[in-house]
Amino acid sequence: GGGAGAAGHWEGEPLQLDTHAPQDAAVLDIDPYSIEVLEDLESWHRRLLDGPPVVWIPKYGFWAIGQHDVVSKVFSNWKLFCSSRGVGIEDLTTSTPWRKPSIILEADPPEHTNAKKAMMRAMSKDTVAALEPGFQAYAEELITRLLAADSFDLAHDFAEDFPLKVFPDAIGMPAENRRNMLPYASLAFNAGGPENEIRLNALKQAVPVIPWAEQQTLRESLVGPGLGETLYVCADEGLITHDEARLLVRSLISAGVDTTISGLGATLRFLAENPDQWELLKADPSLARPAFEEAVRKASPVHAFFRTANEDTEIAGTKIREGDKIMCNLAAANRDPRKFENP
Ligand code: OVV
Repeated sequence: GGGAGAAGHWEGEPLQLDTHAPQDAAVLDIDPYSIEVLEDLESWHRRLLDGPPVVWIPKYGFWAIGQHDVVSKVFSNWKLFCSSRGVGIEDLTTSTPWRKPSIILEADPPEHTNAKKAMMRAMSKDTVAALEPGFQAYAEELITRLLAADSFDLAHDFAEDFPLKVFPDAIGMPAENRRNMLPYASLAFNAGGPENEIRLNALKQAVPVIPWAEQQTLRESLVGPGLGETLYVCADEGLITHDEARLLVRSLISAGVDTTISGLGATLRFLAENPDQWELLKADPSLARPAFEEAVRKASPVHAFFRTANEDTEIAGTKIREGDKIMCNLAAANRDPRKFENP
């Protein structure tokens, strides 16, 4: 990967913002990346869902969408609304990203196709089924330990602990320094936002662990069979190159634990806040999966990803110019009453 080699570019150039509102655009004067919005996501999502389907955010000069059908349509059309120009606020064709782009997240067909095939092979149904007993055993061990304690921190001791053990095991990573994945993932996710305090802080926390993360992606750093080695076998067989295998291991390390931590934390928090639902789940443990699904619908671990318009086009009647960035708010779409009864 090029992350370590990109030293000196970490601070980036200042974002080149063209915040000029296009004619006739519905304007929503709000900063979606401000602390106030992050602490009151419901109001922001309601403004996206109750107003026009496509709004211009003048502070940064991008479009925002949140209605479920509109977001789905944009996500389904990679030819018009591409990922390869970046899924954050920056256009990768005109900016210097903090690391080499991901070949699975920030890519479109045809380049994306074999990367996805390799990833699907590494996480095939059989592989996932084979992981289950180990995940189960550690879940039992962890819960037994937590129940024996006087108290424990649900976020740190449960939601973070579990994925930070089982997922690096599944990749085939060594046992040391796994908590380094947290600041690294925090930067991987927050890098898509503007250069505010949150992003600068994520960068500051992650810089010391970036060389570690890059090192972990090497084949010789893996300690056994696992998802990582399977990706390198895909390279041995010619499906992808060995450099690409390395970038896909980097994707696992970047995005393998963060959303699971948020999802587990949200599930247990919602159950704590809704004891009637907890009783229902206890009475019928087969509800565990729908309970988890409902938690990640209500509190999407990923709030938004961007797409970039590849040509002049339109969304829900609004004219979109080539190069325009569109913030696709998954978290709002997941709370859209047009799609979900009593969202
Ligand atoms: C932050 C993030 C999300 C999803 C995938 C990746 C990163 C990646 O590195 O591929």
